[in-house]
Amino acid sequence: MVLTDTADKIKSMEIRGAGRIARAAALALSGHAESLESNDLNSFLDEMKRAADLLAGTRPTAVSLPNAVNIVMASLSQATTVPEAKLAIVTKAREFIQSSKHAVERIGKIGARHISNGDIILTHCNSEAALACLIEAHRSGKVFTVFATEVRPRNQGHLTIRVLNEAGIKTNFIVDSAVRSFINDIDLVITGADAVTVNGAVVNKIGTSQIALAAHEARTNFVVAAETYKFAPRTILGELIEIEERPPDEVLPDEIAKSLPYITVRNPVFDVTPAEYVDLIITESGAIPPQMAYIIIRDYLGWDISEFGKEFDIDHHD
Ligand code: RI2
Repeated sequence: MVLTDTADKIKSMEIRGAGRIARAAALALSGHAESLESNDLNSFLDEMKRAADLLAGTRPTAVSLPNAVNIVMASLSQATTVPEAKLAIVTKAREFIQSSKHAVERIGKIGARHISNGDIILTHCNSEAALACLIEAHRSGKVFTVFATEVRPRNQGHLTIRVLNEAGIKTNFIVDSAVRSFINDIDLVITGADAVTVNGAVVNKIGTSQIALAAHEARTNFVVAAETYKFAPRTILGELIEIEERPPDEVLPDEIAKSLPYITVRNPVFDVTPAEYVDLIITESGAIPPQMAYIIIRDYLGWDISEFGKEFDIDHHD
């Protein structure tokens, strides 16, 4: 079944990356809507709410996921019959997926302008949006070198070096703890984001904030590539972003952990970089200072999607 299959793949990180999980959730909602057989609108809406809750609950940190689910679910508000509701979901999901891909292209074009010939650029984790900037700069003929981190414990750096290698971009692969040793050679750091809060703090893969701190100390520019749907509307209401903590066996094999009764493995997979360490956030609508996060939430996301959000408070039609 497309719904549970997608939910399982997002949970296990077979589908990962803030943008990819958002598109996968939109597609799963669309597939689920099409598969429902009931002609009763209320039970259709109930079933869609259940699906939306299931998908939104698969990973807690990347706000792209609930934002995508809410954007697609909001299309149900005008539907008065099941066929209308199905069409609304399918159309909105398709629209969201297209605009998400388009946003990555736009970010690539804008981000590439921040890269100069001869630059040495550091990236962390595996971000489609950050990689789009590097690939676009390379495509436009700029010659630069990349440092890519390993990204323990899930090794997303291996995905990044494959993409960079395929593009023909010269890259140094380093362990996460080597960042400060090289930071004085680096001209620019580019990362992605899983969430951006109203005060411009960036939530991204664990290790990002240490890199930002090292960059700040070395006066190296730190740039984040993030689509507008990664900004977190509910942070306006004071809600904090939950940091996902994944199973300990991602860090230490169970058989070793079992033999060490005094040892507890902690595995938070994201951290928070404060706005003062971020020079620029590149969105599809332009590059902004992090202090403008509120404007993005207000003008591009609107309060209503978040309010729609958590409870999926869709009116039943009698
Ligand atoms: P794009 C990833 O999370 C990384 O933290 C990456 O920086 C971020 O999503 C954004 O990725 P994970 O799913 O959307 O690997 O730019 O935990 O591809």
